[in-house]
Amino acid sequence: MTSKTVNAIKNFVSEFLSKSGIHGFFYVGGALYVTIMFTLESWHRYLYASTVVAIERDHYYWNTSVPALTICPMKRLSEDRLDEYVKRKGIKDDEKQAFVDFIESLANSTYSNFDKIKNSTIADAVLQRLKIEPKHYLRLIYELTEDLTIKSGDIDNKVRNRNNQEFIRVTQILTEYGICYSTNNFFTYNLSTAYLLDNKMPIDDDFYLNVKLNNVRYGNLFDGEVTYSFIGFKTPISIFMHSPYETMSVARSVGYTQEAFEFETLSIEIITSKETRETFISQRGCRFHWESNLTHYKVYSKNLCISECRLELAYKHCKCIPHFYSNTAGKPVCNYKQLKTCFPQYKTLFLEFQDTDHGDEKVTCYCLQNCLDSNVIVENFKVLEGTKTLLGSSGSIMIMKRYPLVRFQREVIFTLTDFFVSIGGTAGFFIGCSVLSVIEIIYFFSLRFFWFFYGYRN
Ligand SMILES: *[C@@H]1O[C@H](CO)[C@@H](O)[C@H](O)[C@H]1NC(C)=O
Ligand SMILES: *[C@@H]1O[C@H](CO)[C@@H](O)[C@H](O)[C@H]1NC(C)=O
Ligand SMILES: *[C@@H]1O[C@H](CO)[C@@H](O)[C@H](O)[C@H]1NC(C)=O
Ligand SMILES: *[C@@H]1O[C@H](CO)[C@@H](O)[C@H](O)[C@H]1NC(C)=O
Ligand SMILES: CC(=O)N[C@H]1CO[C@H](CO)[C@@H](O)[C@@H]1O
Repeated sequence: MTSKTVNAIKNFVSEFLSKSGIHGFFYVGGALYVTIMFTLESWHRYLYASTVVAIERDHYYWNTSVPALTICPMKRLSEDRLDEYVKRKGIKDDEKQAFVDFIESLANSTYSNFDKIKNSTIADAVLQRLKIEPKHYLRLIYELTEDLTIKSGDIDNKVRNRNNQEFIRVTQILTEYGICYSTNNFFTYNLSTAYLLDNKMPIDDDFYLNVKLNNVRYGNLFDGEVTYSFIGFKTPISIFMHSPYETMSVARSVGYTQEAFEFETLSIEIITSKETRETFISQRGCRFHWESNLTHYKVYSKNLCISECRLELAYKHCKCIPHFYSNTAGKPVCNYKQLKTCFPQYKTLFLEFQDTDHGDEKVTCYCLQNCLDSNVIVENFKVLEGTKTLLGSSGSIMIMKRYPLVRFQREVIFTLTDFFVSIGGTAGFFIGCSVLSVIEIIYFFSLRFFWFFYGYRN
């Protein structure tokens, strides 16, 4: 920079200072700095800390959703379909048992029991002959599984969820524990096997054409006790209980039973106010179902996000992912041998995300909360002995007797208006700056600056 230009700039600045209404400009450098810092801080607050969770108490008219259940039958495959498959593919009689054992145990596998997959040289030979590769596992299991909600026969023969004279929809879904059934859930459609594997709407049994079928049952104080019974399983089952805004978590099974379980629960909901829905995800710190940024699922829920975190962890350690994920990202699917050899040693890490046995490894999954959720508290729990002989099937009964006295609501406390007010306040307080002076500064440093250097000094 030549000394001529430096002088020109000095002249310009002193002219600005003498002509501008803001006197003592040199002394406000510090104040300007503080103003900028405070403004940035307000902006940060607006973006990341503008919502709070408040407690609501006017509980008389709230509709509280009943908790959801997901049940996995512990015998997965249909005998009829297996027989038909064995016949169609020409699997020999002396191979049949080994093959069936293998595929049944594969269908029943998850992170906690991969070591129990029943391998054999016979099954290996059949897999090789029929060219069944890991990427075909899920489709094969799906074809050999009967949808128990629409199987033939009387309604008493099917998996169903009865709520007095009405019914609640049951959907066959894909989970980290294979193909299971979920009921009283807000978004099973998007997790249903029909949607994930066939890209179709799940169909309801013809029986429901003439009766009332709900997706989720609500109750409020005036309804009193709400009960549903999710029954119709002929084999032992594993039960998972969760919020109706969620899917099951494979690490948190309620238990394995031949009979039926009865849960008495209390749900405390967390909702998000209308104005808060309009904010950015970072502002409210939660996601709605339709705001998914997951790679493997088109919908968002905290448990799905954790599943995806688990999947990525498995991929990192074993270089492949188990067959029970809807694999739209094209990652390699694990061969059953990899499931048996690589996965068991990381069992605790994959399920609980920390492993004190293997060098204290700890993994953090960055999963935001659901914007709508409910916190389910089990108040009472019983095993109903003898129900299987009574009802001819096993399942689970849900009772909601008590209603919550509080619920939580996310609310915005620092809006865009508050942000502007805060800038105005800071700027006014520290540098006496208003919109008019800002315009003056812009004018001086743009138009006048331009003319000044082109020689129009007046
Ligand atoms: C509660 O549910 C009932 C019936 O499902 C519905 O008519 C009512 O509008 C709901 N109330 C609120 C506050 O959402
Ligand atoms: C499926 O897995 C569960 C848990 O490991 C086990 O208890 C059950 O017996 C298995 N089912 C069959 C048919 O092997
Ligand atoms: C079955 O798997 C186990 C563990 O991976 C292995 O040691 C065994 O040799 C396998 N058996 C056959 C028949 O392949
Ligand atoms: C989804 O968004 C969260 C932050 O909201 C981020 O931490 C995470 O990495 C994102 N996940 C993917 C798969 O992009
Ligand atoms: C993200 C997504 O696919 N959401 C779908 C979930 O299922 C409902 C139907 O029940 C659709 O309307 C959503 O578009």
